[in-house]
Amino acid sequence: MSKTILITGATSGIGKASAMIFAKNGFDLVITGRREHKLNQVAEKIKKKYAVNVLPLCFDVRKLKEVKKAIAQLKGRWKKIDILLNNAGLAKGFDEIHTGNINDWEIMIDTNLKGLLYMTRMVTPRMVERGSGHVINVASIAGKEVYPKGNVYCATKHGVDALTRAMRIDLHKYGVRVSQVAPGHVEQTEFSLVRFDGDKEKSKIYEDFIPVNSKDIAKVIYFIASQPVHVNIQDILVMGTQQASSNLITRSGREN
Ligand code: NDP
Ligand code: 8X3
Repeated sequence: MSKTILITGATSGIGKASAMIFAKNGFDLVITGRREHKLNQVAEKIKKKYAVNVLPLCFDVRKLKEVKKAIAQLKGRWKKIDILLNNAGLAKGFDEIHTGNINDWEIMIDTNLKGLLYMTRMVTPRMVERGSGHVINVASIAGKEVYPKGNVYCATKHGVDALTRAMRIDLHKYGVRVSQVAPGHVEQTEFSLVRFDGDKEKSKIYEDFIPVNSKDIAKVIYFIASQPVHVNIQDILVMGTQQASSNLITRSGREN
């Protein structure tokens, strides 16, 4: 029987690229996100290209009721989620702490931390019951270091980093694997556009160097997932060759 992955935030960026690589490798997919038309487009694209089953579920990970309803409606074969990819997340705003937009803070905390927790809480009990499963969290270099004006986003990703380690401790004895990927800047995503509220000029942060892209990260996630069951990769920090830390980027152009 083929395996099933549930990917949160599969309407764009890393989540969408991950959906494509797992579909290519024969996984059935539950793909989620809030933008229904985009979710359906991704589902159609996958079905056209690959002979796998795809179930799009449109909901907001910040809303516990919606998360509970989405997971409760998984019936039959869809009940068995082999991999949960906690990818949905975002940065909102880029301000010093004393001028930060409190609504932006709430959105980041609710999505990056509470959303990830709600999903994990609803999906992992069946993994524990079966004695198998894999949770993969999309963390960030922002969960390893802090940078100017990154404050609350960095705090949420430090939280994800702590949760990955905590989940690993709690779940390893049940045969459930826990991993994370922690990327630096990733292009072919809507991350920067979302952070700067759709401001295309401000969101041009990748023009003078080559960051990793969403497909590069999807490949790393697939690598983590495709290890033999006795192997648990806990954490992979990955960034473009020209980026050595959050703040150290050699912006010398995009020529290889
Ligand atoms: P994108 O903006 O392209 O993708 C974010 C995804 O998250 C979208 O599919 C979006 O779907 C979904 N999402 C956001 N909020 C919610 C919500 N409340 N409920 C459900 N889904 C939601 O950015 P990325 O692909 O870059 O982001 C994916 C992850 O990677 C995030 O956790 C991000 O923090 C992390 N990351 C990104 C980096 C980067 O430089 N791009 C670097 C390091 C980590 P929709 O809007 O349809 O709901
Ligand atoms: C996204 C990477 O450096 O913009 O998590 O915070 S960064």
